[in-house]
Amino acid sequence: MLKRMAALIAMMLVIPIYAQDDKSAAQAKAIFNATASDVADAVARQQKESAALNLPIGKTVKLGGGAKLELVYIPSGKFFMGEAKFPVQISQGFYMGKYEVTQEQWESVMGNNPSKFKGSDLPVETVSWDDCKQFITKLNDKLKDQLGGAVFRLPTEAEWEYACRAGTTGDYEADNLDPAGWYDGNSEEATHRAGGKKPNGWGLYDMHGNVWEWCHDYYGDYDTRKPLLVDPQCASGGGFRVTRGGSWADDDDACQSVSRDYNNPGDGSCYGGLRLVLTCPAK
Ligand SMILES: [Ca+2]
Repeated sequence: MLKRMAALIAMMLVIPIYAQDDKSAAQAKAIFNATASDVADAVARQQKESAALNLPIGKTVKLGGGAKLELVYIPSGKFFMGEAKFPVQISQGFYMGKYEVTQEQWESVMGNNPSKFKGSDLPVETVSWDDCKQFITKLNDKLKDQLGGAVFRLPTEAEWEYACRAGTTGDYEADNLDPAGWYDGNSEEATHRAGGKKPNGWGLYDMHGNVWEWCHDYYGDYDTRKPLLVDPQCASGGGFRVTRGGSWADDDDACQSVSRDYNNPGDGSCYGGLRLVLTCPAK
């Protein structure tokens, strides 16, 4: 009797799991069908959404001392994320730095330049995640009167990959990395001027290569059993923070849209910098 009851309970537990799997597959398919599957569609959504919200696609913020920061509007949307290709929704549009943060921009806020490779238009590097947080706090404080309630922050890892892909589903936008990124096959062992390669469909430069870019998230696992992750964040992951996009010193595999690495938040290196997100102004 007890065995029968145990079997019944086990069945009750198992059935919903299979039902959930079927539902997940159907929902994932529906999401895929509704997702931008090419760059042209992604660009159209960028134009349509920014117009509907009365927000410019391109935006320039003055940082003081002649330094300025260019941003582009990234529309809300859905995509398949990571090696496991799990469905993710980015529920709100945001602005993202057109380029990696440059040394001129960093210096205008922090008054120092820790980079190994010196040059005002080169990406800042040798900055830890903690340094970046400090930079962002100072930047927000400095610009609070002109931002109208918007704030700068690091991208989440999901936002980063979504923005990097700009509607693409492959490793890069082209068949290979050369048109879009500086990596160990073409960098001659150094960083390069921000914006020296071809941008992606949404107008972002150097998402692949040049310097790794810190993301907000811990280097953890996502709950990929859910049919859809909305604005996911990894809240734990052994204390490490995620970096994305590869660098001048990495091979092309490490620079793919999907490639993921991590570092101790207190450590910086000449391989790593950052890119900013600016939230949309409060309505
Ligand atoms: Ca980069």
